[in-house]
Amino acid sequence: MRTILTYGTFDLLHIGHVRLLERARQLGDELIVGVSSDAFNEGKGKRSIIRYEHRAAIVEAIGHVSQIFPEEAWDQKEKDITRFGVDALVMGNDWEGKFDHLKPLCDVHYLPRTSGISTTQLKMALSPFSPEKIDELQEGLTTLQNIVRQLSA
Ligand code: C2G
Repeated sequence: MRTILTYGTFDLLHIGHVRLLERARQLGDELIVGVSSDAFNEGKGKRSIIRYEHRAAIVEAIGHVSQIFPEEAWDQKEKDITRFGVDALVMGNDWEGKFDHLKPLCDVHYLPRTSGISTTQLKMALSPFSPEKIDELQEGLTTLQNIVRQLSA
């Protein structure tokens, strides 16, 4: 039984997350996922839209995932690798080299990220202050100003 481990926030779960979990699972027989707690994310300077309990339940519901647990600190990985008898840690290549210090404990793989999608991008698209929304507002304002100018002419 080859056990694979990965970590993530998985906020606003998208195809990039699903593809990462899918490819990680293909490298072994079971996939265990450390889902970042809300407090840990604050420490990462990240504020999740979806709270931990729901993000964890969503990740756990994905067929590729055998087990989830909370990620609460950067230095828990060594303990997690031993606790779960992990054979390989798998992360997206935005973390390239960051977990090489764990290589004495297990294999470490960095997989190419899925391009063109990110939680940050989704957050921006959903935000009322996205560049697109501001352009729309600007256009509307210009139209209004023209109408007022014509009415007062
Ligand atoms: N990912 C990907 N393609 C994307 C977006 C994300 O392959 N377009 C991968 C990331 O590389 C990561 C995983 O999906 O391996 C989860 O990404 P995040 O939710 O952004 O996780 P992150 O905040 O990077 O947390 O201790 C490690 C951290 O918990 C990792």
